[in-house]
Amino acid sequence: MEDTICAISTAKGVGAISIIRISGKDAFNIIKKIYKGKDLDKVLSNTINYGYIYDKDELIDEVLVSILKAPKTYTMEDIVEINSHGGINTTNRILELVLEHGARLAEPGEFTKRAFLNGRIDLTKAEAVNDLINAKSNLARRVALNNIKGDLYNKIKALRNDIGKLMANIEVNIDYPEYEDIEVITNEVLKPELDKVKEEINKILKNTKNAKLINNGINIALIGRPNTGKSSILNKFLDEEKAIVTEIPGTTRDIVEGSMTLDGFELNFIDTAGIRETSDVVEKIGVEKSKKAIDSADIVIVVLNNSEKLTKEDEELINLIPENKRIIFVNKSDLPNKLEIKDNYIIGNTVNYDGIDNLKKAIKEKLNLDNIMLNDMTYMSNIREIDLLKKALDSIESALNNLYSMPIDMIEIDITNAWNYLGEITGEVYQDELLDILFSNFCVGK
Ligand SMILES: Nc1nc2c(ncn2[C@@H]2O[C@H](COP(=O)(O)OP(=O)(O)OP(=O)(O)O)[C@@H](O)[C@H]2O)c(=O)[nH]1
Ligand SMILES: [Mg+2]
Repeated sequence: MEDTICAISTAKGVGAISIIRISGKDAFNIIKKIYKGKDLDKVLSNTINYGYIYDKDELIDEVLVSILKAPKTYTMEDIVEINSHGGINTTNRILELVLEHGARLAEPGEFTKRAFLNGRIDLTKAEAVNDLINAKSNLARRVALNNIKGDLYNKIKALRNDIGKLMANIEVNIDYPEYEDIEVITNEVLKPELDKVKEEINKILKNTKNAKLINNGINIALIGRPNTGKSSILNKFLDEEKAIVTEIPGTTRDIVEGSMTLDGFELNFIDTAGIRETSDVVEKIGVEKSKKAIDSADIVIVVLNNSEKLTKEDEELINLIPENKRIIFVNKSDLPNKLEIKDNYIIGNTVNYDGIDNLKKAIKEKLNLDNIMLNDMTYMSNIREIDLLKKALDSIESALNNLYSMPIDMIEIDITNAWNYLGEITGEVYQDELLDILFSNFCVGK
């Protein structure tokens, strides 16, 4: 934290502008040594200043320099941002100059780490910054932004406060044992409060599955016997001829992938080799891969052929897939019907968009996507945070289970554990190694 750090904060490559960011107590001294233009000692904070970067007498670039004075900055330290012309050469040259004048190259996420260590943001907000940068869809971006604003932090903080009050209550009762039936009173107060905390935590945890769909997208596998039209469906969804389509059964031999967005969600399609008994070595491997795709999918679309009777293989395939992720699609509805249509079958064809529209509707219904968007968009998606919240829940449940059978100071241990786990989520309680791991996933310059 004593060092002044610097990094290129924009993506490396050719672009109109690059930003070299410097943070720390020497930031202003360093820029004054390499910048010619305004008198930076006299400019106000949060100003952008036109000028030039020089390496001794050699002109390096024409720039705009942002001066951001502590403590109202991202890191709460003095920050300088040099807006230079883009391109690898100019940007690297300026970075080298800044390094020569005493800054050190920032580690990944180190600016955000400082924002955390200096108390400007908590860990849920820091992690949300990374989520925002990596957001793959509009919804993922919205969730990340809400968490940067502090929605998740506020929820966890409120829970932690409630638990803190319970701890205080217990302490008072332990410290003043002269009152009779103290434990009875304490339990009567504790039980409903602990139930409330438990319910709140469960609510957040229930929504984490939705968060995964928002952040990682929805994995959809197209499965079925050969020639039912799986690749045609993929192509129709993606609006491009991604997979080869022919009338020859066994055309697709390896997995073909492609993505599109539906109402802000990313749909990641996996078109698979038609499943059948085969002696062809290559096709056999493809069929094995198809079966694996079923496991990793959030949704499996079993594609049947409207113009053929249901076969034993079709039935086996349908039964292989858990109901909660199975959509049965009867393709080729333009051809004469030979298949017995059941209630839960979706029908369509790839000659026009009927099939695709029906499938989109089915996907939305299966995962209740409309409902996800109606929620307040405060989702916990980070595995570290989810894991800690589950631990907090375990502790609360343990306290509840033992409430009437154990002494109050034993119950207090469980409650304190829950309090600590929630503190680890926000970073009020942390270990240095944790921070190293957490911020190493960030980009350099953030
Ligand atoms: N009439 C009609 N033909 C279709 C429809 N969808 C696909 N086909 C045709 O059915 C044949 C097989 O289509 P594919 O999309 O290659 O089928 P697939 O399930 O990927 O086949 P494999 O890769 O061999 O497993 C092609 O000749 C398509 O043009 C449809 O809705 N109606
Ligand atoms: Mg195919």
